[in-house]
Amino acid sequence: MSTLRRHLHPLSCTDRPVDMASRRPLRDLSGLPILAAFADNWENAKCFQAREGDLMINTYPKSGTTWISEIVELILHNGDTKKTQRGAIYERVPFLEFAVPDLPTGTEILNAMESPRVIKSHLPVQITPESFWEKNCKVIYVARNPKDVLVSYYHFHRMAVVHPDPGTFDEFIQNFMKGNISYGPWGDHVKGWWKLAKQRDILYLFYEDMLEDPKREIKKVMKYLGKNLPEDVLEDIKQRTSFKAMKENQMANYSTIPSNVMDQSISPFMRKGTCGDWKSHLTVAQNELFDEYYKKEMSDTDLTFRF
Ligand code: PPS
Repeated sequence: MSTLRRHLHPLSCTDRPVDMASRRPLRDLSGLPILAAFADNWENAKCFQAREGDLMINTYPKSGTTWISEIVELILHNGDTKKTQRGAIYERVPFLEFAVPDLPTGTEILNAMESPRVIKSHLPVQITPESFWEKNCKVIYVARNPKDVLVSYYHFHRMAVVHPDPGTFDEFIQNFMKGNISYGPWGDHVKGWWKLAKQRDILYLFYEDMLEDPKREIKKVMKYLGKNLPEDVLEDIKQRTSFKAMKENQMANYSTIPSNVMDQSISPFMRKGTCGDWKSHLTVAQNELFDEYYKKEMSDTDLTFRF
């Protein structure tokens, strides 16, 4: 690993003793529950200075952030994998509000990065730093149906100790429906960005559409980014961003993160990559309760999801 990479993201350095202050309870950020370590650094994230030409990828957690990031990276580099293999996805697309003790924060990494930058964030609309709007930055938002988000987020809590202990799956469902998880209520997040996408030039995508017809969605991203790539390059990008390819790609599958931070033997980061895995997790009773929750959440919007 180069000195630069070690400097930029010591998480890649597997011999590092990591004191992640793990399993801390969530903290409240103006009404939004968030990881305690992220809240500790909030003042820096809030004041983040976006630059002209920055692109933000925003999602509620577990909705396809890594997938769309890899697609964007490949499109911006005209499908050249030598360029996209230059670092792990969390180095190429730094995580704005990321902060854990003793590691460089997302903002520190981003401030040291040359433009144009592709920036990952899970922040809801209302607390996204103003500078993104002042600088007219492009935003790609990806939404995923909440049952699959729920299941994916549960397994992610089990393997990534920066989260609080998820408890049993049933307890986690209750917390999810109450919005008592990091980044708060799923419904507010997807609806907030949906509303804004009607007012601003934001590309709002759905995970299920990406699964259904990846090429069609890749083309939408390409157009949004003002690129025009030939059909064979698009086909190659589709192959390289398939679940199977990304699961095997060390620069996309988070395998370079030490196991005391993300324990992929508990649950891999690239876990299933499907629509409908919730069917093998939720009982009939849990599903009925969740359907009620979903109906209520969606009663004031024209936004709909496929399950
Ligand atoms: S994070 O931690 O919030 O940034 O996670 P995120 O990347 O948003 O979401 C992880 C889920 O996305 C799945 N994934 C994919 N699905 C299909 N195709 C591709 N290429 C792909 N890459 C990642 C990943 O497997 C997680 O979903 P689950 O349901 O847990 O498998």
